Amino acid sequence: MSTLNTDQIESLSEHLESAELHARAVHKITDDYLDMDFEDAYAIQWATRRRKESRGSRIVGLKMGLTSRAKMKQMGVEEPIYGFLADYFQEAEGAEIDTSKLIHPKVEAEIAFMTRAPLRGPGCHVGQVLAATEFVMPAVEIIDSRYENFRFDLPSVIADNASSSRFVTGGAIAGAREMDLRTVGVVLEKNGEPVEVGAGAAVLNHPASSIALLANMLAARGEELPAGSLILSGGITAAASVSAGDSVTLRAQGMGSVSLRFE
Ligand code: 0L1
Ligand code: MG
Repeated sequence: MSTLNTDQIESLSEHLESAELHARAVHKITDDYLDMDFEDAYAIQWATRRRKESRGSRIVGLKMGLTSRAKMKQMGVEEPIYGFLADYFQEAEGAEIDTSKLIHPKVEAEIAFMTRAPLRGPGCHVGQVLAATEFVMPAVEIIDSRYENFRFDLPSVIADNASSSRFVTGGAIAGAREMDLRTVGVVLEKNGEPVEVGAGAAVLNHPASSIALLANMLAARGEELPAGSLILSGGITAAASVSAGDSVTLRAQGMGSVSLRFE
């Protein structure tokens, strides 16, 4: 049951999007809207998505967040969430990411899925996701909460588009059915040193179950994942903070590596 009216939803969406576009941290919105619930939070996120689209941005995909125990523990929350990926979030492999446009970026090691058939909940399961996947590839997500010190609760972070900011895909594409995505190992390196290591099973036991959960969450709004969706399935490890001068490489077993730099 939502608690916010349309004007409040639009104004909170504008407030958070302005924090994103001006790289300015704000306090969590539930400080002022104590009773805000998940429905309100996703309504704010979808309002931001509509605003970006009306200005000409294209939505290129979706992301799941807080899918691993490491991330939930790091953030002190207990449920996965989703956000959208706008075209300008995407950076090329090897890119130099401009930190002056970000507040306090962190990087995450993820597996990206590209779908070739629509996925629709409720009841979507791992088998349907694997059958509908064209390929998977490694991805580095750069998250950048608009909240001071990454301090938020679940409704606040959902409204903030799940901290989405930038992402880089790359390495080598692989068939989702030919690989055991549970045992795929990843090493996240910062300045040549491994800072986080993990395996795919850290994401809800199988990264494809994160995509199935997304289809089921979208079904609650009458939405589906269309064919040709790019989806980040969620951080396998905890996120690592980065700043100007850092270089980051993600090595994913059987899928090569993805590198980027921060300037
Ligand atoms: O992609 C993610 O797991 C981020 C979800 C939002 C929480 C955070 O900012 O870490
Ligand atoms: Mg992520």
